[in-house]
Amino acid sequence: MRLLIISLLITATAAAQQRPNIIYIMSDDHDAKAISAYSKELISTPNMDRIAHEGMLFKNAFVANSICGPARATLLTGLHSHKNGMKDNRTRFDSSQVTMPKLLQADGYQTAIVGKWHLQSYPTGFDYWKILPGQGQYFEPAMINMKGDTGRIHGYATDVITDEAINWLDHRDTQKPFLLLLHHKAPHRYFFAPLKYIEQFHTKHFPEPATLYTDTAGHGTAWRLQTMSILHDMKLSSDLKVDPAYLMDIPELKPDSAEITYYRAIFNRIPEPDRSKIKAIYEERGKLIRDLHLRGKELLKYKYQWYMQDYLACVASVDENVGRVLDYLDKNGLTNNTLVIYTSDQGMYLGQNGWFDKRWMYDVSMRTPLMMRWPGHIKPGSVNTSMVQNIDYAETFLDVAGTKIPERMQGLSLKPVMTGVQKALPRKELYYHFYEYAADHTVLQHLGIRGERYKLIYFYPVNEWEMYDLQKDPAEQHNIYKDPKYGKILQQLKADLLHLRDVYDDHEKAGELN
Ligand code: SGN
Ligand code: CA
Repeated sequence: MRLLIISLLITATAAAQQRPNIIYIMSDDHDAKAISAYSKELISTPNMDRIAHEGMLFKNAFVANSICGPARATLLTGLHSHKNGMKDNRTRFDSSQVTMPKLLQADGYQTAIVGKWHLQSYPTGFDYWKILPGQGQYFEPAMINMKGDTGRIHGYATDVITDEAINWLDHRDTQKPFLLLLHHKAPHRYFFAPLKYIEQFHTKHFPEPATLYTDTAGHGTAWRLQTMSILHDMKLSSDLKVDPAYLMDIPELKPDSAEITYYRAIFNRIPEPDRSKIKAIYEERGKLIRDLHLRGKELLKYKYQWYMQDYLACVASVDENVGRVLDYLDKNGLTNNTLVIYTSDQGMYLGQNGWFDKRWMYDVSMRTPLMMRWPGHIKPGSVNTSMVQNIDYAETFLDVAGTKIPERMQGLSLKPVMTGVQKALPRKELYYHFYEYAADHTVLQHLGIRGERYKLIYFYPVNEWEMYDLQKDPAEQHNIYKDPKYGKILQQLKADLLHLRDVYDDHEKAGELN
């Protein structure tokens, strides 16, 4: 009898161990264009690429509402924003609702979240959590622990978050499978990298996007209202680290007192000697503005380069830390039984239309990078082109773990396409709804659908529609909404939009639509 119990226990443990672990790495505002598995134009990211080469690269991954808090709430709940209540960054996430981590936890998984959280309420459904307050800081970041205590941790955010995650892996209960959400702060605005990467990137020169100098002429009200222009809205001191001393005598570039305070605060967080070394490197920018009298288009040319240098230096540090996690899995015999995901909470404008930031349903920001590795299940080097969306992640992880998926979730499990059982998902169009107005960057509320070829967007506060032919106009520069040639397609898209709003049960007042 005793022997039988022991052998049953051993079998149960082995079975538990066979259930796959899941490590979900999500950075903040990391556009796919800044991952070499997607594009070689800007940077080499060998560690991120390893996930794609040993697994699957999703070429058409999108979000449902291109902003941080909502993307995170969708990851947890598998629901669109109107269903989980997290429509914008100002909302407090209702943590009493059913979430994917809670379901995995109840089904025998150990669950942890480390890094950026940004949902205001504390995490629930996690055996372990350690999070950044709000957006967090790059240097000497504060983290909140499970007791609610906040303490500064020595180091650079991307390294610190990885250290904390690896430390949890080291101390976890090895008898159970785990879900680890590892959420980086980088490369979010104010784009501040550690010294070694600033040294590598500050002399690099990057190709300009074709639409860098586009102006607002000919575009709709939403486009004209936005405040995400690199030239006008990206701040020289607090975003691009130009010493205010160089700008004080130039009325049109002079930073206000809030920006100067911010500039000082972010530099003061950097321990010496790195602070002085970084300041010395960034002196160059102030000198260029002063000596070359940079203004207007000429200034934009330089601001774009500085933005890319800083943003990509942050990405390089994320890549190094992704490598640390992959090495950890190798060294601890976890590689074969762990699904590793790399993604971002949304896409990010890297100079297209002259912009930074996200929010739009336009492809640049609606897209997100997505790569997955799961040895023995996902064929190495595979590429998937079906339209997937962040509403799918929760269901995917539950499916992979063999945990029951609640009816209420709104996505589709990606497991069949990951494992090659299915080539494409049964999905014709994606639904999108953005709410956060008026707030940073003033992007009007809008909703719409995206198919393989056409996109229809409705900016309901101003009753304006936009339609794009993504095949002929992938950069979404020509609104064909009023073009009679597309009349029939438009009719179909409008019908599909109303249908999708029914499917996802979004019946909120949206001007003319209802
Ligand atoms: C901050 C940024 C904005 C950014 C939002 C939301 N301003 O407010 O540029 O759009 O976060 O970003 S900053 O001056 O504080 O950097 S999100 O990724 O968290 O949604
Ligand atoms: Ca973000």
